[in-house]
Amino acid sequence: MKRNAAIVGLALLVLSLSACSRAASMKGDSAPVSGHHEHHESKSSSIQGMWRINPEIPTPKSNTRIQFMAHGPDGKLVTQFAMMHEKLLHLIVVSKDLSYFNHIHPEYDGEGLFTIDTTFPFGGEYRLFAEFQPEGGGSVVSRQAIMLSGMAEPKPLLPDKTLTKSTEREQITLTYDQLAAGKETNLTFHIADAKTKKPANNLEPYLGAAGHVVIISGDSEQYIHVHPDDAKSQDAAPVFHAAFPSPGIYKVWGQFARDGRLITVSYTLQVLT
Ligand SMILES: [Cu+2]
Repeated sequence: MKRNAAIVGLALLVLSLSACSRAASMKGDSAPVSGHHEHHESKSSSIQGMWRINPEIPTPKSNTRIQFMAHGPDGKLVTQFAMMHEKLLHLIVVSKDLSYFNHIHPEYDGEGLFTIDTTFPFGGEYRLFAEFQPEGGGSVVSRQAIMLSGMAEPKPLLPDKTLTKSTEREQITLTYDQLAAGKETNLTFHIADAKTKKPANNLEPYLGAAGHVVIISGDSEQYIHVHPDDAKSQDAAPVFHAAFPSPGIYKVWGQFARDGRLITVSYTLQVLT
């Protein structure tokens, strides 16, 4: 590890884990757990994530190295990770205004260190969320705020007026049962072929699931990652079971695979009390 690699800080997050969703609130290094409680709940363990960003203040559009390590409750470096959806660690990168989203997979050196080189599209504040599962423990999300040089005007986050979105070759409509804080809801992504308007019957698994959904609150404090409820999912309409912890604006990204392409679609929702 380079001596001058910036040790940006520690971020700690212990998650309340359920079979279909994870949610966390993190305002400091040992934020209380919020989330939705059902099925088995994993024991809280205190895992400390350590991030290194090089250069310490990245420049937009230029190469930036992100490194991550985790220390267990005993202070020892965690070196054994369980596979979660085909990867040992999932890294979600968003701009603080949530206009930019990236889901990437750092490489593991087998000895505790994850590394990825990436670029950021514009200046200002970003949030990093690393999701991983130490062998024998529950799933953990560790987060880090970073600041890039140059300021980009944050884009206002406004609830969508239409929940039908176009991707390269699809038209995707989001439906839900209800959007009330703390209440569980089913989010259904109805994926149609853009030309035929018929349900897209040739979706492929993406990272070991029919799809992945990441939800982040407008203040970027709440992070939720859910996978489809297979029992309810039809081929072209995967259903995700989620709960929004508090009222406010949330951005929801759905990721699916079709014809060897990764489809990412996003919605901005207003959750009521
Ligand atoms: Cu991933």
